[in-house]
Amino acid sequence: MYHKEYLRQKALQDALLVRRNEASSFYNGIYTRWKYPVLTREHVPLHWRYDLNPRTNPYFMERLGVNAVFNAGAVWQNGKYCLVVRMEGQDRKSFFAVAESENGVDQFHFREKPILLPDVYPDETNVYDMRLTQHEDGWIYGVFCSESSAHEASDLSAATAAAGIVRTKDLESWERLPNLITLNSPQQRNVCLLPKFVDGKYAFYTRPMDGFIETGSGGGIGFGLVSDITHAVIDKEIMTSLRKYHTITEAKNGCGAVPIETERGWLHLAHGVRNTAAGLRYVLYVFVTDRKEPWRVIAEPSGYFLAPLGEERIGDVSNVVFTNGAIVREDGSVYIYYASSDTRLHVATTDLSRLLDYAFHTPPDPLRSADCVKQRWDLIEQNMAYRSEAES
Ligand code: M1P
Repeated sequence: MYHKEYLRQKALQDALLVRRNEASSFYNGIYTRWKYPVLTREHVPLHWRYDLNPRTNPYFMERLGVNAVFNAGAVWQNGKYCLVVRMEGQDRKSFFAVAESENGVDQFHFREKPILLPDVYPDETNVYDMRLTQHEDGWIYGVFCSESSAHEASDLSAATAAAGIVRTKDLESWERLPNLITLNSPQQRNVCLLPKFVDGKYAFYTRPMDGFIETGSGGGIGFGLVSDITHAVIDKEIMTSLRKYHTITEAKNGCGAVPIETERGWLHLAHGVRNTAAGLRYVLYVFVTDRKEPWRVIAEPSGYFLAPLGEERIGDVSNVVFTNGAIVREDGSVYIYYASSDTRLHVATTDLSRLLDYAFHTPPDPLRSADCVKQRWDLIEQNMAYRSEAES
């Protein structure tokens, strides 16, 4: 019975691991959504979850189940699309694992074992959401959330979020550097490192927060410089893309994938959060910052770029899409890895030319219904002639 069940589970998983993905029927002209998630908990190797020894596990039970595989940093390496995913055990603790694919849209396989990061902070309880930056200094940096208990007896969920930093050359051996210190912000999450030096310094996008969940006085996505990456300290954060009333970023926003360098500026795939009666809703949005002054926003289209759709809306933390990784190929194609509802990982594909067109030609949010409807009237009126031409 034992071997039979193992072989049955193995056959099911093998079929999943070789399944081809296909473009979905979703259309908006901006990106292609792919039908199947690229990674789920069902992709996690059986020997990471089951005890395969029939003597110690006669019922072939899952001993260390995995709850979710989601938010992934992404990098192109050695001819493969490599992801460092957030894997969450059934015990709620997250860790990282590398999965790779030849084509970026399907057949992702995990490497032999999950990543064992150097354990240097005894109070660190949880780690998640690694952004991978192929830096011009020759290292691949991983910047992630390092969460520690805030040791407040009155509130068991009190925690402190900081930005952890590791670096690697091969995604195999990892050097841990001290956590980022931001002198003016008590907590940080969604921090990411630009691949290029700015004024000879390491340039970070930050997300200042007063508390663990609420950003409070933190007005949005910040930007700061670090002279020594081995003791990273930011003494001044300049604000970039701001949270705004009655928009998709009203409650929070945060850096997403590592910003993409384009001829028109740094293109950001970020997330925005608003509150609803059904809880927080996370969507992705786009903005562009100046190449030379990467804190200065030069384009910010109105509304969301990608929102949870269909089954994506349901999961552990429903109504969430989140990205912390994208890969750009030499031909300009872009692979955006986004997770849905803190449960599974998907891909959307597009190219730089479309993303820039979207960023610079989608009108900005006029912030008031009266102006939004005027904006739509303008579009309708301009379209009259083209509509007849297209339909004739
Ligand atoms: O649950 C949704 C997301 O919540 C956090 O993002 P933020 O700090 O912007 O609220 C992160 O923990 C992220 O991992 C998670 O997907």
